[in-house]
Amino acid sequence: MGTGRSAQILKKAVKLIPGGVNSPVRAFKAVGGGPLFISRAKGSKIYDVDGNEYIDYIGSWGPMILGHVHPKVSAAIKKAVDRGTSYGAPTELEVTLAEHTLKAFPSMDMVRFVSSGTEATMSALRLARAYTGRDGIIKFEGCYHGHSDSLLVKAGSGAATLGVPDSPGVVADLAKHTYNATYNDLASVRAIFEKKPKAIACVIVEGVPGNMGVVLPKEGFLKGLKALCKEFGALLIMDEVMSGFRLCYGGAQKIYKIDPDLTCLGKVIGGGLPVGGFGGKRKIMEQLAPSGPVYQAGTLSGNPLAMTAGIETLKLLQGKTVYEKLYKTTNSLVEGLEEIAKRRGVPVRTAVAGSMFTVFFSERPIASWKDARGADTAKFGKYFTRMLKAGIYLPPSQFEAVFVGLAHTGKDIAKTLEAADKAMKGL
Ligand code: KE4
Repeated sequence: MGTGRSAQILKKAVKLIPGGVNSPVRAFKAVGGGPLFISRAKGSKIYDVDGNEYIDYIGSWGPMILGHVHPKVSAAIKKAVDRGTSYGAPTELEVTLAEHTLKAFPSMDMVRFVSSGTEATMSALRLARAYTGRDGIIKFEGCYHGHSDSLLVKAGSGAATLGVPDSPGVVADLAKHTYNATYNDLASVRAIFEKKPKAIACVIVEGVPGNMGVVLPKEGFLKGLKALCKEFGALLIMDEVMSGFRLCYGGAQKIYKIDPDLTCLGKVIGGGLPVGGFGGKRKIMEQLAPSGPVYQAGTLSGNPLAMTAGIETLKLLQGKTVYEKLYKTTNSLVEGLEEIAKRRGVPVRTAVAGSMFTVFFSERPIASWKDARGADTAKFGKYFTRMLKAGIYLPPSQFEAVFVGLAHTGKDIAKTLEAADKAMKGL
């Protein structure tokens, strides 16, 4: 855990920045001890301010799928800097990234770029409410879609980790329009629709949830959501901020053959710089200002450096063997961890979605937040700490996804499994 210079910097940071961090899940609250302050990263490695090296399985919570400081991405950003960092005016770069995005997600006719996943989902909700003239939204307990008010109701990720799934400060008059269903339970969705048949603007769902840990959709669940939305005149929003480009080049909707009305993107699409995006059917998207009345804006939306990083990243992800390599590395790691847990007599349940996965310390299968929250978080905390001491940097929460990237080598996997074998001993 954060010792040496990390501990010193934390002491100063907590006086200046709430909790010493700019995003709660970074604070290591769920696993105890202080966070590592990072000084640099390269490939699959990350280095703390004391010079300790770790194999990085957070990858900035998803974006660093190519590994850190990919030469082509870095060179492109360096060149872009000399052309200016922000203009507040349209550039061809935005058109180029839009072309890549719409090619990857054929369900989308148009896209609007923003600077975070939160902005993407917040804006998509507003658009859905305007388009349908309805106020209600259905989300799923344990899913996280960023921290906009309507979505911070029984949220996952950091909110679940810190046990504040319903944040104070969210106005009750707004929260009452957010209905929480149970993931993988279509009956719970139908029940809300039948109670409020004309009130629901949209259902928003993570492509594959990664914010209660990775939880896979049951057969027919996503198609069932689409059918319910059609039956009750609501829009289906697929939040692919995490799953887009992580499951495959085209996200969960490609894998599960779903045609959502709107899709939200983030993380990988910015290649490590701040980019979010939301898009969908033309008749809906053209309601957005300035072509329509629904207002949405952003000073740094479509920022030229961020667009450059995103373009280079998506170009590299279109390489022929990219996803084959990602799946191979991910599966060899997960299979290794399962074998170790079995041999060490540690009950675990794993869920893999492309290049992201979770090892739940649980005897029961995990199909929803109710199951996930029953996992042994104390055991996870011990495992996490032992792995960190062995130079393996995992997400500091049972309710997060582990991210594998193209820079992870066979040597990294072997070292990780060796550490896991020791870490699981006596758990
Ligand atoms: P951002 O506003 O953090 O860019 O994106 C919000 C968001 C939206 N939708 C999904 C499915 C997401 O996973 C996220 C953000 N994910 C978390 C990790 N679980 C970001 C990490 C953090 O909060 O620091």
